[in-house]
Amino acid sequence: MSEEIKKNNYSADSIQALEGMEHVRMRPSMYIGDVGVRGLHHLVYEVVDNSIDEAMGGHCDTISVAINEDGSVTVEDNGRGIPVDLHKKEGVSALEVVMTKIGAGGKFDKDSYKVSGGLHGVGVSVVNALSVHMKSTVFREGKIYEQEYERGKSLYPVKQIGETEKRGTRQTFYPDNTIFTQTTEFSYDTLSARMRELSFLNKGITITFTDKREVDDKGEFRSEVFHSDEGLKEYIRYLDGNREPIVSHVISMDNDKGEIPVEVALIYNTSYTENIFSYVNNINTHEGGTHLQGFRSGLTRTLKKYADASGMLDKLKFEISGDDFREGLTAIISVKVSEPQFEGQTKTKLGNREVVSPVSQAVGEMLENYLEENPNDAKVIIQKVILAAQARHAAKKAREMVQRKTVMGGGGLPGKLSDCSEQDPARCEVYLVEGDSAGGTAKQGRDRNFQAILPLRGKILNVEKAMHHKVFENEEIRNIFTALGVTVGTAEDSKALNLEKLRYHKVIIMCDADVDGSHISTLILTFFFRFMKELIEEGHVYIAAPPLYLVKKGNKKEYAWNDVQRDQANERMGGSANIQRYKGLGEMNAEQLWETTMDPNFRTLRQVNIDSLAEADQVFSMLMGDEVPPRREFIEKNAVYANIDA
Ligand code: 0RA
Repeated sequence: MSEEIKKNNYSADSIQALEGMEHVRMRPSMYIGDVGVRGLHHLVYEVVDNSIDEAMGGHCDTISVAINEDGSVTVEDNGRGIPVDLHKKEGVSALEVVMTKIGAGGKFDKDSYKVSGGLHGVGVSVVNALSVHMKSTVFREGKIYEQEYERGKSLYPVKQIGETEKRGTRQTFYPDNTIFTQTTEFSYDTLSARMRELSFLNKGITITFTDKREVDDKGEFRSEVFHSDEGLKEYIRYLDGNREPIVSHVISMDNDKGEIPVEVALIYNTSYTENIFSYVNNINTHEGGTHLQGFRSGLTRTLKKYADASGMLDKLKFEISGDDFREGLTAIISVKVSEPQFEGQTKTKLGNREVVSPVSQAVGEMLENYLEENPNDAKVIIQKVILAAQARHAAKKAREMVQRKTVMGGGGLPGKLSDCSEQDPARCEVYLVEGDSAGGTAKQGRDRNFQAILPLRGKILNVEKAMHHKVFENEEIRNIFTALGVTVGTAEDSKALNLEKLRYHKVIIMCDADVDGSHISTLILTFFFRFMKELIEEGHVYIAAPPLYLVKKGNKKEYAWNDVQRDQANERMGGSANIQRYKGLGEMNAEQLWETTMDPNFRTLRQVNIDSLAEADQVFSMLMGDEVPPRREFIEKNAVYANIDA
């Protein structure tokens, strides 16, 4: 090839590459889902995924992730290092291709075991395109190489900057604040939860996570090391740490050599909730899919067969349904699929039919062996299933009562509800308010056109510790169901939630800004999490933020939501202002409550979202369960950071 043609080729290709990168910047949501908080954190996951792939191929065992002092993020692994030799087709270094060409990630290495899919796996070049600055450092074959980029464009060809004994890849990036306009600030908790999850899903890897933005009293960074030798088995112990098991071991299997690698772990506990988390290529499949289907069928078939053979079902007057086998079950299913098809509203439902049978078979075999070897546990499980069937019949009756009330329409609305006049649910909001007195103030303060008020009596039922039929019999909870227009349960699927008749698209929890208030918020959230998860997932649940202080001097007044704002307001008024601390909503009058907490133009609402279902489950089971010490520890540990957040 003549020099000239080569040049032309190079520039033609580089124009194409540029267009690809421009496209990412023009339509970032197509690549990373959204440009909010979620999309921002997605950048980190994308970079970490590449290192995880390197580890899964057996080429590295340690990954370190750091939020740097300046808010950028660095991910480093001790793998083979991204190749830096000339990429013949592109005429530039392979590293540059990976970093600046859309869809180039890893593809030139046929040996690498890469199964990323879904939202992840779009390639590190996407992260580069969405970063104001990025730097790649490669430690490979005794040398250190480096290249930097601005908004996805390389600033200079890959250069050697030194020698080293090390191997690996280091990536540092600064998210572009013209793309992530909402925020470019990474959340410790969000990243830490994901790193923990990844370490359970990929046993043997060590992931260290450090936040260098602040130091503690001892002058040290906040940091955690995640490492799991037993993988999902350990994950189950972590999730169920605050629940009481009814069997002696975590039941697990790992078939990573199969055509479709399947890993499963499960345990039964004394609770009444079903907790199944499923993953495809390390991505949490919230909406389930074929792997979950395979799991359920394997579980039901095997337990049913065992129960039938044992004769324990002989005297039973009820039909046993699939649900009954999953009460008090905590399970994790993780599969690797080379060409995953993701379906569903949030593209987190696995569609590949070929996955059903291998998972079902693997689960069946695992359980059969366990029941065989642990007859006492087997008996305990079957007894639990029978109890669940009995309770389901009781719950069905209670639920039907709720339903009858709901379908009666306007007349069936709870007496305590002060409804709004607007009819379009998309424009309606309902405030769930702690106590009748605050409820009264809210009722006076609201805009009755579109704001409804539902006062709740003191502490609502802790659903974490109650049997299902108790939950549906509880008056406050029935009021919530009827007020919202939400129903549950059909003949086939007793847990199906029907949001079609949802009467308010914003459901706002408004509690005092103190310990009791936050306890009540947590109780209400626990209820939503366990019984109306879709309401949270679809973004309908919010928490109102009443101010903590009123700062007044002469005819000037300002509200403050934290100590810093309070002091600033005081300073603006020239100091020595009168400071009132609100101990509860009850101390505000209707006008104040409207101004600060209910007026859409001034209030701050925090939308509740679930980053990680598994993490949320663990936190709720701990906060609301029986064990006191872990709860105290959690509150003490988080108290410090809660102040920082405020
Ligand atoms: C393809 C080939 C080789 C390494 C990698 C990909 C690689 C990519 C990433 C991304 C993050 N860390 C990484 N580490 C390695 C090298 C193949 C060889 O050396 O033979």
